[in-house]
Amino acid sequence: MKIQELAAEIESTLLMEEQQIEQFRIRFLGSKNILKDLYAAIKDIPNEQKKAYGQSVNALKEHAERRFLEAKAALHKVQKLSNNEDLTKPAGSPKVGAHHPLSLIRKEILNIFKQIGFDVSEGPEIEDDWHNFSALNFPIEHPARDMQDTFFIQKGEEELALRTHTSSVQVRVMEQQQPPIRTISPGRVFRNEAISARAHCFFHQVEGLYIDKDVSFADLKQTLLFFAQTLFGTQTKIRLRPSYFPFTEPSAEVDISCTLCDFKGCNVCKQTGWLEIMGCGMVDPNVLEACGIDTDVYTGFAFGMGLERIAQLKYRVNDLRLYSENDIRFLSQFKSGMA
Ligand code: 2NL
Repeated sequence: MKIQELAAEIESTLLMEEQQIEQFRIRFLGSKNILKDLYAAIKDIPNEQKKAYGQSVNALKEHAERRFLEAKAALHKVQKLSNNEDLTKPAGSPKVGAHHPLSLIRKEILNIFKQIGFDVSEGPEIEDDWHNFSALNFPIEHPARDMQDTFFIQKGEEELALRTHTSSVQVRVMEQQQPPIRTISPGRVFRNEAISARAHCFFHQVEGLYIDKDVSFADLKQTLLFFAQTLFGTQTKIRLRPSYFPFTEPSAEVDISCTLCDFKGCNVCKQTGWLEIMGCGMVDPNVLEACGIDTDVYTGFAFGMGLERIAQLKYRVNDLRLYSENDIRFLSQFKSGMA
């Protein structure tokens, strides 16, 4: 038989049942298989054609082996399926995904502030200088505008930037709406930093802004205490340390009592008993004026936190890169439903 005819036969033989497969095996792969004649004939082939001939016989043999193994495997699968066919067996539960830890924590934080009258505002990730810097009282030569910290984008004549905080969203809210304003702005923000376990070129922020008549620093402190105790438990204490931001005056860093050691000192709080969770302050009058809000009538407070930091405290994540690497071994550990 010619090689082409055998090739066609190997390809088209029906291999569904055990018997068909066994016959195929005997014919093409058994101890007296038909290919042996072809191998034997190699001595009669002219020298210059020997190589090509040998290769095509080898190819035939491999083809037969492949079909045989595939057919065996397919048959095996069918047999296994039909052996397991128990129609009374309850269906297995479908594989469900998990929410990303940052989504879980964002939802939880937004729910806490919704309870006390805050709404949610969002805005663009690509911003102009006004909304990201100038309206927020950053002096023209302020180091935070530097190339080191900000990703700039040139669009024709205009220089745009990837927002470095979601305060830019709140500037837009103030421009469009007169007080009372109570808004929470979640979103992704960008900083031009080298990626490591402790730094990334983007992270997620939640910022809050409250503007009305007679808003005081005491209101800020009580709001943050309510937030901390709802998120971390009613035993949680907070402390405010003086700090500096261009857009608030006075400004403070907010610490909560260590969720692990209750002031005994541990390696998470570095023996201090306190964990830093956010920054805050009274909105600088320059910011209110820049956004068209009358500072003779209104005052306001604002705060901002990094979701990665909060999630790190709640879920003990020790490497920032885990949040954006989509490693299923990490993600599948957050099977709790959306809070
Ligand atoms: C931090 C600190 C902060 C604000 C954000 C803010 C927004 C407006 C006006 C004034 Cl529109 N302030 N936001 C204030 C203080 C601190 O964030 O550490 N974020 C990760």
